[in-house]
Amino acid sequence: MPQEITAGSHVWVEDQELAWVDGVVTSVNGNEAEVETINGNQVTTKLSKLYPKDMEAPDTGVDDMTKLSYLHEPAVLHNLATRYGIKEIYTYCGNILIAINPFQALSHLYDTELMDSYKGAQLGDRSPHVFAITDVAYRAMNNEGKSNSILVSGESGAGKTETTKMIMRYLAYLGGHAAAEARTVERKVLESNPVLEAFGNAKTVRNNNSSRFGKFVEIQFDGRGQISGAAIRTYLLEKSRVCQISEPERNYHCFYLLCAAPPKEIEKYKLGDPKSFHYLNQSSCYELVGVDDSHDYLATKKAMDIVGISVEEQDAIFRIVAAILHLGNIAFALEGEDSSVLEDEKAKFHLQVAAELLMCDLEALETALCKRNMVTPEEVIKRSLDPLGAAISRDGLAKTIYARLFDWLVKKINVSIGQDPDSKCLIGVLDIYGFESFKTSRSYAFTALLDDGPYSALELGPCVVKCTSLKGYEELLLFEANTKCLAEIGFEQFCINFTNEKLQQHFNQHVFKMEQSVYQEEEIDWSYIDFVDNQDVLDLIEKKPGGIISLLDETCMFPKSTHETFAQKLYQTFKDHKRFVKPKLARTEFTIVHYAGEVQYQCDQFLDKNKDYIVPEHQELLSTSKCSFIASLFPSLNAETPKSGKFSSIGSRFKLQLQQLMDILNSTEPHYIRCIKPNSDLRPEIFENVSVLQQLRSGGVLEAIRVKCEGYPTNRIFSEFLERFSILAPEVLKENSAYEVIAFIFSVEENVACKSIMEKVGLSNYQIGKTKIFLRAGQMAELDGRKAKLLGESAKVIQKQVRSRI
Ligand code: AD9
Ligand code: MG
Repeated sequence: MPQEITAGSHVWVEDQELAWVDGVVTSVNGNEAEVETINGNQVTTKLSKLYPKDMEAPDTGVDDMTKLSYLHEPAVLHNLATRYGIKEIYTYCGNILIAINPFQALSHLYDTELMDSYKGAQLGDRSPHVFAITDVAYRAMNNEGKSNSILVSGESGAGKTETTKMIMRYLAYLGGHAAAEARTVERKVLESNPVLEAFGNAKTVRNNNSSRFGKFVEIQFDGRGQISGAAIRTYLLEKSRVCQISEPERNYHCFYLLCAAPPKEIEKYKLGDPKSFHYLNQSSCYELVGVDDSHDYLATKKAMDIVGISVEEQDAIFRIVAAILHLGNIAFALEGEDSSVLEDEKAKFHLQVAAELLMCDLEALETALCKRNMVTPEEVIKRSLDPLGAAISRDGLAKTIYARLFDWLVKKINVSIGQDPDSKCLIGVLDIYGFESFKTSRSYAFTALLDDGPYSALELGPCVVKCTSLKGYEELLLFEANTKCLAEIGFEQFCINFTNEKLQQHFNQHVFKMEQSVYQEEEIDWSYIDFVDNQDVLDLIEKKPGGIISLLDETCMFPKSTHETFAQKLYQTFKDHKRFVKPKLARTEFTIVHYAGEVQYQCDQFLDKNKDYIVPEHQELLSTSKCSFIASLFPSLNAETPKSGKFSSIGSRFKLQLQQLMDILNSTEPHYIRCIKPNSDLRPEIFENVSVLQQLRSGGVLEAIRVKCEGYPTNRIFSEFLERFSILAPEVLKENSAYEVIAFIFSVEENVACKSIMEKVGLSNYQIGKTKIFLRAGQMAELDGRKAKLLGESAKVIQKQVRSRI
């Protein structure tokens, strides 16, 4: 650190548990310092690892990180923690809004009165808020006729979806219609949320209402700034959840809502206790604290009414949901050597109900589940599946039906809300899954291990878990390559992290541009500021040909490929790529060095999951359903839809979807909201430093700060700067003694006075703008250090004088 750190300096020092802790330097020895921390520890550390603490920082923190006198990691963290402690959950970092989940209802933060107060207010005039950002976006759209977008990101449970709903509510408030009959568009937009949540959200370890899909809502406005249409795009619904859940998670909400429906419906769909359904009873969690499923069932139906889903359509939808539960209960037993039959009467009953609900032929359904057609040049042979094969076939059918139902809902909502073809401007709101690192993915592993192992408690670490066995002793357990745990970091996480790399690039470019614009406004030189580009990671993933997705597609099209051959291909192709690592002893894993850290992927399931495959027999069965709704979900094949049984790549399609999203985002003025989850217990008033820092890193906030620090992290308008530091060059003050300043009257122009102070202290590389002085990293602390020293010395002189007088 360039500034002086001496005995008595207040500093931040690294701490394993708290990330940073403050303390006072007790002595300095060459390059090392002894620090006494506030938690009573004596720490010896390198001077270069210490950061100065701003003793003049306000007790309530600052509402914009760029106002921090010392812009560095510990100061940022401390500022957020301080504000969170007084229930200030929003803080700016320049134009980025950081939102820390309060995990408690703060209703005063979102009422209509507050909305009124943000309407038309300049950013920074009022406390940081999601309404303020939305208002800026809305005004920019109206004034400049340009589309805007608000990108909300953060890890699971950080508050993205809640924030997105606030944005939509505020936009409906700003751009809503006065006449009740004209309000249908905004009502439909708002009510699309509970419908999509019922079918696309579930309780996970990380969030009781976790969105299992990404969402981009495009709200269109007419020339008068009123909402005139909307379009919702969704990304990557987690299909596997329909058939497979682990403790203590739940399946999609809609299944539990339907099981809590009024008795008439329960009877109609032959439902009962959720515990009796295989797709629900793989976990013992059925109910959610504070959630009344029967109330939510009726609320969902009401929302469906509002978004324009007819009663007949609702019946078909819930019939499908029920049919999926019954499908899951069709169990198979071995017959002969490798064939399967229905396991028992119970299985037969569920097959019958599923067929009735899906309105398809009972025998055809059984055959579609237990047999496969083998096409040879001469004939088509029916091959039997063994019980495991039949169960996989059954689960595949359930997942396909559910995914098609979800897509139908999204399409229906879009048609019902309607698009405004004349709209020139839109505000896009993106609610998309954050970066998935080892740590978060491992929390699934944690549950999986608890299932199997004799462990009563586990603590997650970077590559190991610390387990407390039932006998009470602790041991470290290493994750082996192909345990259940690592299999979790698979294809979905790869796609999610690919999305985040894309968004990170967009974010970096934006942050860089914003930083430049501040400097340009003040007419100072900015040419040397640089930022780390992540184009190389993106090339590794998406380059065509030659990127991972391309190689995966090639592998999938080659019939003899396995995940091992895929892994080998990756190792060979990218052996010299600096963003790709082959882990030691790995056979089917690979590591990508992402912008937010390294992630090791297990590619066991990459091939299967990349194939968007519908079994031809399933397609045939459902396209001939007597229920026109179901048949319409499985339209007969034409040239545009991928042929059933033929390979169509999920990875490539997702890449295309993502590119389309980026094209829209690139045509808009972006605004960023970074949601932070303060603790993993989902409890109010707990702020875990280490995890928050990690999130600030993954969300690019620390990178934005780094970019700032490369340039001029601190700026002060001239008068403020002079008020704080004119003591260092009293000659800039007119006639007053430096120690008895009453009014700041300068002998020279303010900018010249600032320059004189900097020169006197011997600092260079700062810049003088039109209204502000721009300081390099550490210069503010250096100035403060000099000031403290000077004040200390003058205090000593005074003390001496006083003593001599006594
Ligand atoms: V996930 O990636 O979909 O798993 P999100 O969307 O980031 O996740 P969500 O918005 O669902 O998280 O928030 C999680 C929970 O935090 C909510 O169910 C609320 O209980 C709580 N929350 C979030 N934001 C707020 C808020 N501004 N005020 C009060 C909040 N509670
Ligand atoms: Mg969500």
